[in-house]
Amino acid sequence: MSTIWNKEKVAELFELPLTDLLFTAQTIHRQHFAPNEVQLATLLSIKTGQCPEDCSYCPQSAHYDTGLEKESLLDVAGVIEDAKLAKANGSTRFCMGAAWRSPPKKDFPKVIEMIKAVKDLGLETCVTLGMLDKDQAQQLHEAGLDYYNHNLDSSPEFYKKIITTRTYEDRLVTLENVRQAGIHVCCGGIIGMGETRQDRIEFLLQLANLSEAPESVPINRLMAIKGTPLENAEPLDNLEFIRMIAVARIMFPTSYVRLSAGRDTMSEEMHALCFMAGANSMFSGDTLLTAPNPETNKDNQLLNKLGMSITKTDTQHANQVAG
Ligand code: SAM
Ligand code: DTB
Ligand code: SF4
Repeated sequence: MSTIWNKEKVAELFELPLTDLLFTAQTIHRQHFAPNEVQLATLLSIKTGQCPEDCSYCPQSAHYDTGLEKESLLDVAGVIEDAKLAKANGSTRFCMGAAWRSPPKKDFPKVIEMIKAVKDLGLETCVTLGMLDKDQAQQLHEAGLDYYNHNLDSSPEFYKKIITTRTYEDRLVTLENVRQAGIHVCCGGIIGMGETRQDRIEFLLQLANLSEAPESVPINRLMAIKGTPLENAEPLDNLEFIRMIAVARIMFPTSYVRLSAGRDTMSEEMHALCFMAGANSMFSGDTLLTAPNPETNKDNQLLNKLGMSITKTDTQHANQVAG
């Protein structure tokens, strides 16, 4: 039976003594996942920059001058090469992102080709292309897409302060279209944008209130990008980030909780505590979409030092099948 979450219950988790919170999160984590494994996913920006949306954190928005080179949609052959490399480096999922409000009709067939080609390599496929209608979601499902990433990012109230070109409701509609089409949902957010803990609680409750919990929950720590309105955002306290991971693990016991943007400035000890808090996935490869991520060698060394290994099969689905 699933827990019915409300603001008070989530706030109580955030307020636990840190070791109690970590212990609870790790206990739940071990009931559903191999404790010393981390899933790797690799990102590729298939269409970079000049996005019409005004997300205040994003280097790819056409509204801000972040010095980013605009690129048109990549060729399928190049995408396949990158996906092969990602697989060789241990990734089991390949996520292709495009800086679109929604996918343009003329580019959609090429994206479908990319999904099929990456899937043929034996990788799980994920795309993040902005808003989708029911028909687009259905076409992606028919192409064999495994996951669609579409983040709620923050609480409904805070969202209005960081994005004005679309509504929270728009996001919810896309997420439901994805779910109804039979695609797994990857949905998370960013913390460290100046939101309050209350916003973080309300954001997690929104995730919990989706028709089904997202199978992947990426937690990004704001990378303050020069030229964006958030370039001078106050850095988030490390312990609050760790608490956020732990609360996400407790609320979404069978989901992958992914350490996402912001790892490039996290210490080994910070990574270790995030894993202790229940993070069991991370982006691998030295670039996220456009921003830096730790090098593969450095990640491999870290996992060695921690005695951890890379997840080879999707234990989440194995557990669900096993009940
Ligand atoms: N355009 C698509 C969309 O918005 O759904 C997908 C790409 S967008 C870059 C995916 C997510 O990356 C955002 O929702 C946000 O959570 C995260 N992100 C973008 N810029 C970031 C930054 N500077 N720091 C941390 N996370 C960031
Ligand atoms: C997610 O939540 N984080 C990833 C992925 N989903 C698409 C993207 C992070 C982007 C960070 C900024 C950049 O690389 O441009
Ligand atoms: Fe565009 Fe996505 Fe960046 Fe927003 S987060 S500006 S929608 S690429």
